[in-house]
Amino acid sequence: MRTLAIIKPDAMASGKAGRVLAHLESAGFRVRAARLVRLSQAQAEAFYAVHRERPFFRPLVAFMTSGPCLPMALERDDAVARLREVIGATDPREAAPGTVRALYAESKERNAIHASDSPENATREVAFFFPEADLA
Ligand code: 3AN
Repeated sequence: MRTLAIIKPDAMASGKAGRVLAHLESAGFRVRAARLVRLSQAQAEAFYAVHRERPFFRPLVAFMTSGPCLPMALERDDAVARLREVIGATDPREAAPGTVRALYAESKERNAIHASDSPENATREVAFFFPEADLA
């Protein structure tokens, strides 16, 4: 089973991408596709369309387009639920010790990593960045 992770612009800018990826690999995830991208405004708005009405939508889009990020298709058994566990709560102050966000996130918005929150969204989000032919 596959899910989508994105190492966000804060973690890229502060040189933590390698540590985040090592953490995910240690947790049993295999990288099936990865691509360094600078999201356009339209891409970020489309990716986060479900949050369009939320008060944090504009700042979220501004942050996600502020620098390069690293979307990755990750595979392991029960990938969606396991990745949500490994990354921890949205707010790093609430994230369990040892999770990616507890270790590497700066704040609730600049929170180092995105992970799909359901199998349906994982399918949609992997396809958003990777054509089937690019998945190893
Ligand atoms: P998660 O990334 O844990 O699935 P979501 O899907 O609720 O969290 O929110 C998507 C993204 O929007 C989060 N990763 C975070 O960057 C941002 N976000 C969510 N809630 C807030 C908030 N209350 N204030 C600022 N940013 C937020």
